Amino acid sequence: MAIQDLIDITERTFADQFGHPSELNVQAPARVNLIGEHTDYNDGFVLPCAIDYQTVISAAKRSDNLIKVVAADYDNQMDSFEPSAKLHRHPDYLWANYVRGVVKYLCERGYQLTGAELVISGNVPQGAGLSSSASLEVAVGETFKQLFDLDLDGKTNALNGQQAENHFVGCNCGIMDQFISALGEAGKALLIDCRSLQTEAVTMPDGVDVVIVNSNVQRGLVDSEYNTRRTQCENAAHFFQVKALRDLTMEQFEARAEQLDAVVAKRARHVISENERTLKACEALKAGDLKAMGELMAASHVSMRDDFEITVPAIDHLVEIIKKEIGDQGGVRMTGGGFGGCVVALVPHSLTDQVCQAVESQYPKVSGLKPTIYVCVPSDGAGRVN
Ligand code: GAF
Repeated sequence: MAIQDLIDITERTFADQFGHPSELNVQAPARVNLIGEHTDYNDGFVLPCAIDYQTVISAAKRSDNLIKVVAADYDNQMDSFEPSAKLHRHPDYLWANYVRGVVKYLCERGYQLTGAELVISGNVPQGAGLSSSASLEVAVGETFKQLFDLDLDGKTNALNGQQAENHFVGCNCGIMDQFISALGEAGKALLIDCRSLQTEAVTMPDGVDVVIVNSNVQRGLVDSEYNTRRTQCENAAHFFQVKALRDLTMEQFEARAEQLDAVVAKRARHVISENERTLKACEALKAGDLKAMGELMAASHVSMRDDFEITVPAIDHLVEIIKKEIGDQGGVRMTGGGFGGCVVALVPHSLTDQVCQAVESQYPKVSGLKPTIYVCVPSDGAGRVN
């Protein structure tokens, strides 16, 4: 569904629910991470791009102090509350907590919000590891920025969304997803230094498609496994007496790795090697060197499979199927938090149909599941749309 179709839905629902037209529309994109997995909360490097799957919000101000929010994709469920730094969780609606959380922390940061009406819709696949929740948080922040002319830059909007996710929704994620949703650039990937929050935009090579394949594996235990990985990384950093794994070279790690618990050592090795790969991948992409990029993506996948242990067999099969088609002309790896979800492939445009056909015909045989394929366009971060 194209963005204009989403806007049609939110504008129409807005008029139905509130009896007058909305004042403005806002979008915030989902993301795909090309490389740099589970490095963000280790103060490391990531290389995602925003994609043309979005959360869209139509909104208008109210003259009172009530915020009314309608979820068009959830049977028009409505939440209403007053903006305050003391907001509590909604007792029933999970989606509403992303909105309440963002509002709560905007208020806590001193932004002046009053009454508003919002209708939300989106086409980001949920639970697929493409950051539907970050795109919702960033879209909500962007909506209030536009409605009340707030001095809210993309970085602060992203940090505010992450705070909502960490402390209100209760998922201990890093900064990557909100950051790229707020600050993505059309046609580019973004190298993010997750410690300094400095970024470098990297133009995607010509003639290369960003192909995402959803394994449609039901993701289970994601939050608990994610938190376990975080703790293991923190334990490794503590052992080496560094602030974060970002501060260790592979040489320093290997000199004392044997003294570490074996599992913790594997987790640390993934993060340290992934940081190195991500910086190299940025250079490969800038040089348009898809062979080098493909090798780095392949090594990243192996590291996620064997050291970080966050892939599942169906995902490993998908990677193998795609790798066979693209050879050394592109790259493929699992993307996102893991335990199911999607793989991302950089595929020369001339091979995209062939890759899609191979996935459609071979993946169901090895997994018993039907894949969903998205050929994406690297897109702009959050902003106003007409
Ligand atoms: C999830 C998290 F939300 C991100 O912060 C990041 O850690 C990612 O998993 C793994 O790279 O998307």
